[in-house]
Amino acid sequence: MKTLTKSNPIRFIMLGGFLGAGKTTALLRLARIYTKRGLRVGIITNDQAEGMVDTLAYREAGFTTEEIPAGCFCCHFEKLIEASGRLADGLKPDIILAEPVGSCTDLVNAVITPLKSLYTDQFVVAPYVALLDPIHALEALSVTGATGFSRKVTYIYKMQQNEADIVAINKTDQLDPAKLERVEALVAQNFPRATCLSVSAITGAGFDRLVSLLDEPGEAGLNPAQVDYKRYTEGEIALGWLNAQVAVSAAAPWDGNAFLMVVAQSVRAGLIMGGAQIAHFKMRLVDEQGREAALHATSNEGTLALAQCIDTPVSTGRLVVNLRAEGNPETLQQSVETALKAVEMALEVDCSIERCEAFAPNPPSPPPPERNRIRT
Ligand SMILES: Nc1nc2c(ncn2[C@@H]2O[C@H](COP(=O)(O)OP(=O)(O)O)[C@@H](O)[C@H]2O)c(=O)[nH]1
Ligand SMILES: [Mg+2]
Repeated sequence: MKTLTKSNPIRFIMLGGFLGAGKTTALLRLARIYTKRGLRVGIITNDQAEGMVDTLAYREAGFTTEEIPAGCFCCHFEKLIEASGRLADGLKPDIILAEPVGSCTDLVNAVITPLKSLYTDQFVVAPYVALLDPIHALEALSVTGATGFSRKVTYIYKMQQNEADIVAINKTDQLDPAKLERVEALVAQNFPRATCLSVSAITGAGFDRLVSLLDEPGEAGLNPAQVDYKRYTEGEIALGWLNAQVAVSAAAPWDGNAFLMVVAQSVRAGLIMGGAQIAHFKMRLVDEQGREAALHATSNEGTLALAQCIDTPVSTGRLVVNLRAEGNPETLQQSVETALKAVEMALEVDCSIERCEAFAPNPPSPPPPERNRIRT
């Protein structure tokens, strides 16, 4: 097997998959693996709005990260090329890891193919990986499964794996062998063109195989999908999106971890009451010393737990909220506003909303292929 070594052109690795599938966790693991090999890694994040929790997570881990806000890679290929150019000029990376928005599909036609055909001097494109949350997979792919998301949203989910060269079933640490076998069978049956493997971005299981597949010099983007843009649009606009930044202060030091838990519980209760289904709800609290606490939820059920804590009380902090759910943007906004009031009462803090955008994503509209050639 050929091992990836220092190279020019840059190796471009894009890892897609639905909201909450584990893309950021997996890319952080890959970034550390490549860094250990002595390779320089740059990261590109992408979202429909500014103020991304993921960008904070990558930067906190020490990786040079370019953020592309206000639209997905598939509609803004030119921004992806510009961001790659900035990384190439500054960091001079051996590898670029790219995380597309979790509601984005048609990435082979819109990104992999033009990169492969128009930018051969600058990039070597790795096979395209879609990461998959096994519980969502059971819901979306099995006939008898409970349906978390509507068929509109599930259409996007299915197209994401349909176009992938590699479908990586993630979070296998949460599955017993029988369940894993069921998910593997469903994936093989529904996405027969892809190479399927099982991984855990948390424990690292399966990553040796994933890395060797990504190292292989073979073709990328072999499964371009025929995406029905009417259905894709219906799926996108069924989702609600909220990005907020909140300044938090108080007369006396307060517990940053309890703060996140109270906000999370209250937001989730509000969403459930409003009939919304969480896709990915993530929050990061950064205090005046730069310490960070974080919390994620990827469904309406389950125990809420902190992914990262701050050990001692904090004086002031900035909260970043990224909430993606199937539901009305107004429901998302109301849930967050109500939760901030609740935490003000509960912990005697002041929350001042500096920015809050709640919206349904714009209908996807990739540019025609001839517009993809821009100067770098
Ligand atoms: N148990 C488990 N949880 C995971 C794994 N990978 C990611 N997660 C969790 O899933 C949630 C979403 O992960 P994230 O990487 O932010 O997903 P993204 O939206 O696809 O980037 C977080 O709470 C992660 O800790 C995994 O392999 N096992
Ligand atoms: Mg992410």
